[in-house]
Amino acid sequence: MRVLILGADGYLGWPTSMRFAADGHEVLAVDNYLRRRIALETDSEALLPTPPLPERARLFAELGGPRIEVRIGDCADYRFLSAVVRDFAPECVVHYAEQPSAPYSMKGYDEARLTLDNNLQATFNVIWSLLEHAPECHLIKLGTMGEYGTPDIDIEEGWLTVEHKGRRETFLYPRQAGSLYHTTKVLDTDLLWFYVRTYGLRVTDLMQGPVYGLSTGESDRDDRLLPHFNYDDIFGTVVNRFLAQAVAGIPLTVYGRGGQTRGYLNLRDTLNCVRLAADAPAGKGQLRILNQFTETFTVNEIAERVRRVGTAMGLPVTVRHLENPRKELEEHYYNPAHSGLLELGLKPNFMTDEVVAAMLEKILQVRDRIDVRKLLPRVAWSK
Ligand code: USQ
Repeated sequence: MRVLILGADGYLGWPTSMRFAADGHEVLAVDNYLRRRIALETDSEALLPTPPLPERARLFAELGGPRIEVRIGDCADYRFLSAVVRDFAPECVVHYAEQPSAPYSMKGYDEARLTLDNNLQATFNVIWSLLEHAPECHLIKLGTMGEYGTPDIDIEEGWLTVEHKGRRETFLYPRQAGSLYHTTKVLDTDLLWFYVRTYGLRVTDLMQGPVYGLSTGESDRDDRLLPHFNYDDIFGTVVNRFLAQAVAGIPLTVYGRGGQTRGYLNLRDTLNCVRLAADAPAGKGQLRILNQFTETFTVNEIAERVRRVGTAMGLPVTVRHLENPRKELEEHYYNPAHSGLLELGLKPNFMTDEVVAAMLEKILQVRDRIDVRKLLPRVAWSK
């Protein structure tokens, strides 16, 4: 297939580009380096320096990997994106081209505005580029489990059938996100649903939980092929932050009481899920929503696991409960469905002690690069 990857420089975008290319697809990787710019501005650079996208593609090819085409440009610029779609004529688009940090989106007006503008414009432009140039193309859009929030009832996979006064109808499952970033993904889903039901696009919207991990097989050839590994409070997800904190000898920063529960997945499973979705495209006029995670944990459970495995490796790991910088429930019911990807064939990579130990080993190799100033939260939800 001709696969267009938008946001291809990111934590998920680059490993996805390598995986699709390795699977024999023709890949065009597009990015405008927004994440790198925000990382520089907020002092949130990744643990290891990652070469620019064309250099990574060149290196991948030199090491025997297949060719990955690269275009640097902005998906929020319709002229650029629509020309890319017209010329490449993709059969599948993987859309990651969004500002992905919840804390960044809660920093202030400028950051909130950028998140709202960038994420909605990119999604709107992807939709219109497909309508104009590739209406049969399958769009795989990265959403988030955070769209649903933490309601006190079971979370279904995208949709909810409601009975009201003796009649019944199926709607998008109610969404109530906990940050502006997550809210942009709610708005994306609404936009997609409008264009799917009105114009017959084919869309898979993946509700993904927090991802952890560094390596993905393809990246084992050279550390310069690793994805951005962030451990700061802006781009670092909680597991990756705890791993870096354990190695740096800083207490693990559990926010509040630590009963916050989310659905997590290994970076390797993100790649597997996206590939499974691509292999079995959504039908014409179908918005297929899949909840993308493999297991649920409380923050306390993750901290305890990292502490236990780290201690066994001789690291002095302790846990500290900080005042929660976010506005979120710290103890709550959480029971989201996630059978869709398993039915498509997903074989999960669970967070075993061995997996945690392997990630700690990798970070230990570069422990001198950890900047402890990035480890404490710098953004609070309310002023
Ligand atoms: N947390 C801590 N200590 C920390 C960092 C986080 O206790 O040092 C807690 C947070 O308060 C939260 C949970 O860990 O309750 C998860 O936080 P996170 O930073 O790992 O994840 P989040 O901000 O929700 O965002 C991440 C990705 C985002 C994706 C989302 C999936 O950055 O792009 O959409 O995970 S989900 O959370 O399911 O919405």
